[in-house]
Amino acid sequence: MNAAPLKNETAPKRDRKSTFPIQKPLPPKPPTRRANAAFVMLVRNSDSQGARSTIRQIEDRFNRNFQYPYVFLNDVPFTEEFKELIRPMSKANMTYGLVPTEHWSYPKWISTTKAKEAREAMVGVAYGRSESYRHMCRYQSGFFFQHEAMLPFDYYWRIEPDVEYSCDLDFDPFLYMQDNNKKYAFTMSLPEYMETIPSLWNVTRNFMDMYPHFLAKNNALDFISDDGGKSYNTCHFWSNFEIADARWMRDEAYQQYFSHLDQAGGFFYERWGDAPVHSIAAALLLPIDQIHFFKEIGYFHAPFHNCPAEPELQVKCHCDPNRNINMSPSAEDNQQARDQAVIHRLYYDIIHIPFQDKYEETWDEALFWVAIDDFKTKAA
Ligand SMILES: Nc1nc2c(ncn2[C@@H]2O[C@H](COP(=O)(O)OP(=O)(O)O)[C@@H](O)[C@H]2O)c(=O)[nH]1
Ligand SMILES: [Mg+2]
Repeated sequence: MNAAPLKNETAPKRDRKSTFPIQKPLPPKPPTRRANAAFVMLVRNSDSQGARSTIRQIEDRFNRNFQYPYVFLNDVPFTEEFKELIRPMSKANMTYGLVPTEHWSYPKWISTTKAKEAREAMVGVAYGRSESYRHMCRYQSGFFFQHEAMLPFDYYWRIEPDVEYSCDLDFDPFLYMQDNNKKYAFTMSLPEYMETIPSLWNVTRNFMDMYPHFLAKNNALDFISDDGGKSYNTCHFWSNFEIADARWMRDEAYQQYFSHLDQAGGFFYERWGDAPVHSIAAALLLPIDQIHFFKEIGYFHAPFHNCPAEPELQVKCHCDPNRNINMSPSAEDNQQARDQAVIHRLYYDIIHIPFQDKYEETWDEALFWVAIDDFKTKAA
């Protein structure tokens, strides 16, 4: 039996004016200037698929126009299979670095027995019983930017396997950092589990007493403490995304802070994360205007999103601003989401950037579509 001939239907013409502006792929646009910068990913061989997914998005959303190199770091040698899977994901230069053993092992002043007991006692806490997670957090806190593969670079952008980059970036965040003298940039801010850092603030206060000259004059103490420094409110920048000036971290003040923490042993006797460590350091050692929030970088690391709600940014994204952890207190109907929005708000307050009106309000879908209509009219 013959198949019925296909009907020659003409596709309905799109009415350009009444259509939501369609997201176009980034046009090829060779940059005229580049920073001395690289992406860095600490990754296991077994996470090659998650790494491919992240790189693919970084390329599509940004790097295919810029060709910033990638540095991959691992505590065991990368397999040929890993490299073969990663290589086709970008034309940019790629370096595979092995973490030196002394950066991923116990320093001599740490009692491995006491560390083991601490791990075994940490029940019901995320990664509380994991030894490798502790080495990872210490490495990310104090060493990755010192790896020989990282030393040629001034700026790094930390990426992880299995994250999502959901917005086109038609600017260069590295150059933004360089041109505006920013040293540390984030996309999300959260509270930390206090069980993982019971003594971190005391050790930090001790550092502040010993090295007052390292504290920046116009610092962001108020971001991390609600009582002028007596206690830590656990606010931190989520360091799985980070763009930072590695020279700042290689410098004396940061190095002294890390070494002070390392001597105290909390990476092993507790479970100090690199996120609170980097954040406290940024808040105390940098003037506040050197810390930057990249609101236009749509980003997802399970289970949280940063997703810009402004219509002019939203059209470049595929994320749902209704799920934006930073901005929408009512987005998730739970206390944690509200706390996180408050923390982010705090960041705006301390750097004296007026919080935009739309964020003063509870998220409202109807209002969002009014804003989109407004944008459509302007863009028509
Ligand atoms: N090579 C290596 N990378 C690790 C290890 N543990 C964690 N990582 C990397 O360290 C980063 C943070 O780890 P992740 O499991 O995502 O921790 P989470 O984001 O806190 O849940 C990611 O880039 C991981 O790929 C490890 O044992 N070896
Ligand atoms: Mg992660």
